[in-house]
Amino acid sequence: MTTERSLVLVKPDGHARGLTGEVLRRIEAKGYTLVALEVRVPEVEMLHRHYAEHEGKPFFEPLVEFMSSGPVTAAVIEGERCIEGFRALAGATDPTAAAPGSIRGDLGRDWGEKVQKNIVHGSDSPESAAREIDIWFPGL
Ligand code: RTP
Ligand code: MG
Repeated sequence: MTTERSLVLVKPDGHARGLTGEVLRRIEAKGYTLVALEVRVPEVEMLHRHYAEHEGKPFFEPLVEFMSSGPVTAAVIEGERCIEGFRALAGATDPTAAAPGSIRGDLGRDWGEKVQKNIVHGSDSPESAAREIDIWFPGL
């Protein structure tokens, strides 16, 4: 058994489109457990820490602006290899290329904007998950 935890975010586009419940439904239907759940408008400073790996890239500032533009649902999920598993549920970063059956593939749109508004975030490694969970849910 490789029980892992991952940080999942329903981004402002997902919230605005009323897709939070649908994302949580897919997480639970897959068999992952919700360990923590909170809706909040993230502070810019926190997003700089969350997206530190992308600092300096052309999409960094528009991404932080987008992510701080409205409510986000942050969740810690737990389950067998759930880091890779949730990335598969989410699908490819670009919603126009994401496979049908995935969250981004089924529900994502090409908005023709600077930032890919792709509904969800999921940690990409055990190290990222630990770092991100500590940012969003310190002490958990
Ligand atoms: P995430 O971190 O949100 O789960 O997505 P990801 O790993 O699939 O994508 P990543 O490369 O980490 O990028 C983080 C987020 O930045 C936005 N992005 N926009 N060229 C672009 O317009 C672009 N590239 C990335 C997306 O919102 C992406 O999810
Ligand atoms: Mg990423």
